[in-house]
Amino acid sequence: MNLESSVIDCHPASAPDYMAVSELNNLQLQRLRAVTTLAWDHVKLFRGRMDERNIQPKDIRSLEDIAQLPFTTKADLRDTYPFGLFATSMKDVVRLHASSGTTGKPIVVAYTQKDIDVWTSVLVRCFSGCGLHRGDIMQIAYGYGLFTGGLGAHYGAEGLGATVVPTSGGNADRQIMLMKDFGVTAMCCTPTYFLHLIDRAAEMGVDMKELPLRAGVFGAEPWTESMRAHIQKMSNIEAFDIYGLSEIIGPGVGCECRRHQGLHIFEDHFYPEIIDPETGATLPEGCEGELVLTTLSKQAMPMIRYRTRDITRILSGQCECGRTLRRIDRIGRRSDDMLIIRGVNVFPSQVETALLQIKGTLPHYQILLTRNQGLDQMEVRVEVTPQMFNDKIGALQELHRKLQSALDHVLGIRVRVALVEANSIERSEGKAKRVIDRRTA
Ligand code: DLL
Repeated sequence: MNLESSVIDCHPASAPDYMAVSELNNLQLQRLRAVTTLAWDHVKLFRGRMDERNIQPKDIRSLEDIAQLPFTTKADLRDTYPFGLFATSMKDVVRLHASSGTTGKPIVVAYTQKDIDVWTSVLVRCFSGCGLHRGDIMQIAYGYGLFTGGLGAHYGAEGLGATVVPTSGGNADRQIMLMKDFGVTAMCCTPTYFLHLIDRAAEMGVDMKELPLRAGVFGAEPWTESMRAHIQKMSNIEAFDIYGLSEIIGPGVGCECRRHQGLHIFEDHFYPEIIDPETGATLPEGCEGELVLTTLSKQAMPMIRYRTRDITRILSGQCECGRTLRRIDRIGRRSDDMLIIRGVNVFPSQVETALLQIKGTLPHYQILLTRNQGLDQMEVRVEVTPQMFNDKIGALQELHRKLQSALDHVLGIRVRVALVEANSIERSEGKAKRVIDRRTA
């Protein structure tokens, strides 16, 4: 790791990261009132729900009063497709993005010019918190287009003053060639795509550790500490976790700083709460639950108490970096990606953590679910290192035994383990597809 520690925390755009908490809370309350008024005045669905509860924006007198406001869910976005939750007229909307739903219609999100400026500013704060600055050469390999990753990171990197290489996703060989030829110093993509680039670079005879690359800003999907360790070891970079979702703005709702002790939420624009996903009750700081976010400054499509389905907790205490912004824990799972296998709750992240602790495996795996005579079957396919594959059969059997016992232990159910050759699991340019569910087929 060779990041310089100068410049880092003194980018002028980062000033709000250090605001006194009382000042921040005043600003949040003032903005909460304004955004509630905007939604009440212009969004029918929100007005209706407020009326049902017999409350009005003027009833918001303190930040705690947010708990009186109704939740918004992904279903609300689908039901009002495409433009039903917009609070401004279309002539003020300068950009639309959409996120592909797993079923049916996508969800649509809108931005005014001011929303784009806010989005850019939070990404500038993300990147400068990662130690990046003018002079860095940043390759953006998140998908450009309707997905918020590419354009979001692009504007942020330009706002920072960095040199942007807008490769979008795909064509790994070209990505690696440009990283090398342009002297790229920071990479922005999904963590699984970066893993793929590491493998491909090795095959091409390019040593990632020898490149000027020193940082990676990875997000859009859950990843683990073990994956971070693997990435850092294989490429000699500092890997940062960035979080966001289209409904709120896109990437840049929160990001790690160089302390890597949770992700700072840009609380002057996005107000976080943690709730019990079953009851909807607000949980105290430190408790794990579902993250709920309210946009405090969004104009085109304000979101009030949006239920993200992402499971995390708000970390207590202030970060050693000096930022006053609260932090959330790394998001390991969603409340709705839980698999129920023969009655037992299984999260893909548990599988990943177990696998990566065993030497000889690669961080590429897939879970295949089938149903046989009414009984769920789960198979975990794991790639093993080429050395392991070419080694004696005894070594593979031993690895298989270790994996089987680690998975039995962590999951509490018997699963089938299949060891497969390196590169045999299909790679994704964006979010990895970890689970193939054929149970209804
Ligand atoms: O994935 C925005 C984004 C782009 C974030 C680039 C970071 C980097 P959506 O496609 O709407 O937006 O998906 C949002 O992805 O609710 C989480 O479940 C998941 N997610 C995003 N970032 C992380 C992360 C973009 N760092 C959904 N860790 C969210 C875990 C993440 N999950």
